[in-house]
Amino acid sequence: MGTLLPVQPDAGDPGHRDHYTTRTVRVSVTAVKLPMIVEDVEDWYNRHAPCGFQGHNARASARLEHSTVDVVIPALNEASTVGSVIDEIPFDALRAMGFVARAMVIDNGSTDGTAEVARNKGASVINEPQRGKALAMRRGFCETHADYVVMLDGDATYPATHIPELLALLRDGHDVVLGSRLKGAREAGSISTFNVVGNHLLTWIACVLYGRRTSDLCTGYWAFRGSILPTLRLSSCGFNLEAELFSEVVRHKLHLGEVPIQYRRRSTPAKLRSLRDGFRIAWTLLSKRF
Ligand SMILES: Nc1nc2c(ncn2[C@@H]2O[C@H](COP(=O)(O)OP(=O)(O)OP(=O)(O)O)[C@@H](O)[C@H]2O)c(=O)[nH]1
Ligand SMILES: [Mg+2]
Repeated sequence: MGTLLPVQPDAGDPGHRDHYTTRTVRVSVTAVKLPMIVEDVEDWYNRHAPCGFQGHNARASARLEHSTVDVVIPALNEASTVGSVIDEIPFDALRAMGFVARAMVIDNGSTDGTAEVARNKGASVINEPQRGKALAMRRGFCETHADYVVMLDGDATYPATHIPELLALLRDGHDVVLGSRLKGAREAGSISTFNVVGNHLLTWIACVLYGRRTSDLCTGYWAFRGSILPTLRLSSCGFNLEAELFSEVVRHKLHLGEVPIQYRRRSTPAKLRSLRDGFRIAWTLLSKRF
């Protein structure tokens, strides 16, 4: 009896992943303890993931029945909070569920040391030259080849402890799962009354325009089955990303799930400008629909 072990793909130009081949070798299970194999895959994934090899690692890991998860965190000048976001990711609980997780921070030239803090916490950091939350996340979607991808803000307003609940729904067959602040418990002062009204209004507009129900269009907490990401047509640049994601979910008739989440107060100034970004979100909903 044997088990399949991944063998590192042939070396080549990392920009041409399609030219790689993966091979498997059969080894005796009496010779290798399974937990060691999982450690090896995790280590291998961490060492090679930042460029070019992720797809192979992701697939190799899946072959060992451990799915890979990238927690992609857009962060612009979030040095005071990004470390706690990474610390809060329940890596051990996820591993017990069969997920090998990794944090990937997408920076946009932060000047407060965000990238250094993230790196010191063990995250891989990618610097996207073009500013904007959506541009940062679209870069993250291109870089990841994990089985599952979680999008989480770097301002510590969304507890990373909900990640297992989101992933559980994905594993049960959902394609996309969002963490709903408007269905969940919100800390006092976490969203201003103006923004609560605006969020409900935009969510209602989305439901009416697209004929699909959602309870929180503008949440920044989403989880995706990795295989659907390359199919999404995304052109947004800023805070209209979530509206665009919702319209793509509807266009592709994807199975969308929701988990009520806790939402915390932001301790540092927001980048979002409610009125300007609210209109952009509404315009994105309209223009993507017609
Ligand atoms: N890389 C990158 N991240 C960004 C950019 N703009 C915003 N972000 C990040 O996106 C996340 C959400 O931004 P926020 O300013 O908190 O916006 P919000 O969560 O919609 O608004 P609040 O509810 O007021 O916090 C944070 O982690 C930001 O650091 C950007 O241009 N580049
Ligand atoms: Mg925020």
